[in-house]
Amino acid sequence: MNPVVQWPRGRLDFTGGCLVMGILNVTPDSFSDGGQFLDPRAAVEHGLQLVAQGAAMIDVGGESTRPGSKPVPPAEQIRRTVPVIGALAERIDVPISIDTANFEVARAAVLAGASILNDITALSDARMAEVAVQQQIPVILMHMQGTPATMQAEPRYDDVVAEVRDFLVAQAEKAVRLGIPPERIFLDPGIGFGKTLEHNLLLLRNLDKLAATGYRVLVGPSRKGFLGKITGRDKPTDRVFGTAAAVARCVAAGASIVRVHDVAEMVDVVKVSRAIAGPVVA
Ligand code: PMM
Repeated sequence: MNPVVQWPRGRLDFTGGCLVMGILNVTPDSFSDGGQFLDPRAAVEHGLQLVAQGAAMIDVGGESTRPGSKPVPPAEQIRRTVPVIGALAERIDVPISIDTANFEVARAAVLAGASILNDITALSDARMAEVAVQQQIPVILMHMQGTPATMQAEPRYDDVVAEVRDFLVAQAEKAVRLGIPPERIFLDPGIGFGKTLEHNLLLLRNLDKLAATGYRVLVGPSRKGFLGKITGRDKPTDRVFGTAAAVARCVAAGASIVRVHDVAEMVDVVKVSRAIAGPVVA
């Protein structure tokens, strides 16, 4: 695959290997940074800081998807995210993704300056795919079992690695048929989305199998509950070193993007992991 992904309104360069995506949640209730960046000015400042720390893209979300959370109406997601995306787009060069499963939110975000769709439902709504096709922008397809409201109740798989991979490849092939080129598609195993600790570990242990599909892989282990289960750290902000270990694994297994809160720290982790891994075929 070409190491540089280009589309009319953006580009990502994977020549050096894995890139870091910075998380910017404009929500009152996200599990680790909820409420911190509800004020648009604070959110924009934080976004600028993440770019200064080395984020190659910024993921803006207006809906918490923590276990047990309820959907946020599109109008409210738009109210939270669009002003922040608009202000950030004027001031940063790196692409902005919109973290939503709703096509109206996606459309409004793209009009405001977002140029990647991050869809935790992997384009299960065909209207999301339409936005990506019309705008010629990349998509992140994530695997989730159930919905955020119910997903952690009793996740069950016969073979989590194969099931997640087969689902994502099927969604990617659908997207290709609709007109999204493979280099603009990123597959994400959905760490913590309808998965037990063991499922998350199996997915990370076998991440190379997802990378072997030929599509680029994005992983979001940042500060998540499975790290707390392993380390005994209840506060998400205390899980930075746990996140670092997971990020190192993602880089070693061939991930192209890691989605993280602690950008400055993870940029170093990625650089060292990348150097140890040796020259990468992007
Ligand atoms: N995790 C969260 C939200 N959005 N999107 C992708 N593609 N992958 C993820 O793992 C993911 C996501 C969880 O919430 P957070 O924004 O508070 O980390």
